[in-house]
Amino acid sequence: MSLFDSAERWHKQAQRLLAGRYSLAPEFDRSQVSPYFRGNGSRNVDTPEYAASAVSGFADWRLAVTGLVEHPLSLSLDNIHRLPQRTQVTRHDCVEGWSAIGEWTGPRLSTILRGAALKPEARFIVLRCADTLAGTQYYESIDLIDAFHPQTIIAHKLNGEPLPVRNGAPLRLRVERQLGYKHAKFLTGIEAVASLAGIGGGKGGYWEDRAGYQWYAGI
Ligand SMILES: Nc1nc2c(c(=O)[nH]1)N[C@H]1C(S)=C(S)[C@@H](COP(=O)(O)O)O[C@H]1N2
Ligand SMILES: [Mo]
Repeated sequence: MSLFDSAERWHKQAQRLLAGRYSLAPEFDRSQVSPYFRGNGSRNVDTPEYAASAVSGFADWRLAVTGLVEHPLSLSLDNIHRLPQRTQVTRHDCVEGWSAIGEWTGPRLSTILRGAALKPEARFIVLRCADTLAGTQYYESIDLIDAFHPQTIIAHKLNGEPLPVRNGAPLRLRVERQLGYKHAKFLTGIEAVASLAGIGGGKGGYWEDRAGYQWYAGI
């Protein structure tokens, strides 16, 4: 076997893997939406600040875009609503063995990241959440392939209505090629980093740190 053959085989395998990462999650018809999209994990945020913000319709909510970016941002819900929007009907799969179909609306994460302009050292996007579970702040992280995937959005609507509190109001990640625990709810921040070491327990997410869940939860 020549060096060329093995290089070609390597290329084909890499190509197949990458094509997998870039392909789209199935989308459904609006008529297939689940009548009730349950809330799982944190179904609320147990702080007076969150309760007050909810009463005001989250008028004071900010999504901070920080870390390895040229232009750090602090986005209001109004800023988020003015970006180009994407609506997608997708199926959410939780490791606990339930699924639900919902219609999600929001800007692509890629639009926000282009606005902030990632520095070349950035390799991961960390999603910061307002809630604590068992005394630890929930967080998640994804790589740049998923961060720039066309179906990765910062959702502010479920089935045409502002996100219910149980589903992560006012903002939650939808990263449709991965399992439910990656879809961080109650988003307060997006942080571009070069490494996940030193963030939380270092494994890239709340459940990854706590229960050894896979960091890449592809479906
Ligand atoms: N901030 C935060 N995000 C979270 C969780 C959580 O507890 N806190 N639970 C995760 C899990 S395990 C699932 S299955 C989904 C549930 O989303 P839902 O409440 O809209 O059904 O949110 C994920 N994102
Ligand atoms: Mo889950």
